[in-house]
Amino acid sequence: MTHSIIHRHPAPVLTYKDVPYPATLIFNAGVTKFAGRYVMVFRNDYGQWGVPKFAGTNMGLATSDDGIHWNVAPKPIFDLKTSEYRRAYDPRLTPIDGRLYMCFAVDTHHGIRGGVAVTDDLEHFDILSMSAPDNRNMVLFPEKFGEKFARFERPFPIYGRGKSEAFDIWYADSPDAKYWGNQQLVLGSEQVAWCNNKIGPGAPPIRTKHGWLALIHVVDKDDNRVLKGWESRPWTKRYTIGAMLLDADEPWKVIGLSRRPVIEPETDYELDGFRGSVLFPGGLINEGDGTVKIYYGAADTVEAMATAKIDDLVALCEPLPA
Ligand code: BMA
Repeated sequence: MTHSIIHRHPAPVLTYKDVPYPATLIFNAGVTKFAGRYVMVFRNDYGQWGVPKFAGTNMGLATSDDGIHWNVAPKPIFDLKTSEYRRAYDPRLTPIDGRLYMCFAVDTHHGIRGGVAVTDDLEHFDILSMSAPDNRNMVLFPEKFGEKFARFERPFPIYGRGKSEAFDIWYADSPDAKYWGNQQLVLGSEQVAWCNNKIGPGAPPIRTKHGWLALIHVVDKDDNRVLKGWESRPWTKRYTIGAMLLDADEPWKVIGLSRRPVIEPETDYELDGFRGSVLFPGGLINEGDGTVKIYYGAADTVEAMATAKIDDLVALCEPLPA
């Protein structure tokens, strides 16, 4: 059950109906505050409603004064299609030193890669780095640590983990957001009480007086439980949202983790869509009044929002068992 500290906005904040170009699935957005307004870059898989085959994927821009009502720019702002790159998706936004950095996943003909780009105007993007496959779900910290950029990432070690899809959250740092190294394990999927599959980073972390607060996605799979969705093969993975607290100075060290999901799929728009019961957090905005806005993709179909008090989220993060 979703924790009582969470207050959902009564309806999704963005759907295909708000988008002035071909759009079907509007989800897994990166959301932040940049240059005095709320900024959202969303993933758009376009095709026919109800049909699980899509014509393409691009990323669109929406801006807002209140984080609830959004204006969508007239054209998509990011589309990576080359002879090698099939598509870019799942953007995450982090302002650092006055510039806006965007992490994203790229499906290529030789595996899935994580990209990092920077922009000043949300029109021109300079791609700084592309990881080796298979890796994605990168999110940058909003501050540097000793002059170094820091990020979470989520490699998918299919041979080395002893079972399929036991994927974990990792840390890396970089002097320039181009060359990444110093990788360290942050959290193993086996450390999350309600996970029997994979975990991954979600929204970029925010600083609190107790350490860095981050939201993660956590997957549980049950092949005897067929979830709602458009796909012809049964969809059996549930994606929930967990909370994690990290050391303020050594942010690869977990100092607290929620014992159960903070948000789990319950409303119609979370339970039903292209892939029902998928919640994917991509934005955590500190409102400066002790509360946060949490943005998450719901059912791989719409973008939803909830609010919570920072202290309540932090209080859910209990020390990991020794
Ligand atoms: C993951 C990613 C996400 C998506 C999720 C559920 O592997 O592709 O973008 O939300 O699956 O379909």
